Amino acid sequence: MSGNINKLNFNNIPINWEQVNDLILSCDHIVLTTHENPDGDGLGAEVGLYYHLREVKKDVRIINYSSLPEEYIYLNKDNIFESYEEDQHDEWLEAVDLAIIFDVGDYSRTRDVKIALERYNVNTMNIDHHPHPSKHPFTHNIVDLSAAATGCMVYDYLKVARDSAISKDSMLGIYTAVMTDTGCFKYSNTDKKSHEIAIESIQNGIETSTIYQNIYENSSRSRMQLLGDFLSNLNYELDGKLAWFSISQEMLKNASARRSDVEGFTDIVRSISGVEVSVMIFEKKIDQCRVNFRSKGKYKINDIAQSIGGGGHAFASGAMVNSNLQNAVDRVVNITKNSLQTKINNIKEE
Ligand SMILES: [Mn+2]
Repeated sequence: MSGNINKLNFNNIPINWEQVNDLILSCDHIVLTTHENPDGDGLGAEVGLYYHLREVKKDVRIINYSSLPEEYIYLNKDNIFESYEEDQHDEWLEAVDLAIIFDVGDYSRTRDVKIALERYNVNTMNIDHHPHPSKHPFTHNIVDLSAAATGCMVYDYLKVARDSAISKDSMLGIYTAVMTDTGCFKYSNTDKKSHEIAIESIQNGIETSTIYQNIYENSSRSRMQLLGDFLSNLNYELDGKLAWFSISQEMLKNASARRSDVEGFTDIVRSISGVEVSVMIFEKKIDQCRVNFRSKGKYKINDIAQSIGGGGHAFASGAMVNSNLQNAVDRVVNITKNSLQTKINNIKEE
């Protein structure tokens, strides 16, 4: 597609899904993708839309930068997940009309997929519940900050796009997205629609407890060992309102754990009584650390993530810091302590 295309931009304003649908229907070859180290929301949103687009006879593929995490293999009964390989995918990508990018927060988190899409000037559609600036890099920008999960936005879309009920295959993805992004219907983002989606999923015959077991009762022994290692060395600040921990590559090695094993650790630490904010500083490489912030909901923490070059949701955000672990710990703990102290003082004064 070239020339004058109608650019859609719903940046956290009411979304006209009819317009989105017209645009999607005008495309024949559509690629779906999400961020690296994908989670249940990005993957589930892909599955939700994939089966619908296949039903309406689109040439659709899911191509992600990362391979499918093992706990989500149940989403892949039809072998629909591909991980990007230049020599395998570029010929097809060159002919793609539209790339739909889910749950990305920051487009660069699609890594080589973004580079490939840019190489062939593919039109892009961002579907996300993370904040995006008005100057965004996408052709079309569809953002709903109130959505508990990106999967809820796919649900909204399918309700408009389809005459018939949403298929069981699609609902499996949408349920996965909502369940994981609401922390199993526990977090403050859990809303009426999340539960409506759960009801519709159960009516569709989806075995919700099996999904839960696949994702959350499948921890490796290595993950559990790593959990024990850092839990016994937690650091508390500000009368225990802040709890932080760091994980080094050495700890990972000693536990024979993988990078993906640290997913969810920050949520576990937030669950401690009295802790309002939890922070993980994870040594990704010798000179790069990933930082995760979680808040119970009293104090926003995405401004803290932004101040060190990251971003995300108000109560769940993150950043990448280019320094060694010790420097990252010093800097992040300091900044978080100061910022949180200010927030605590402000609340007291009110
Ligand atoms: Mn999400």
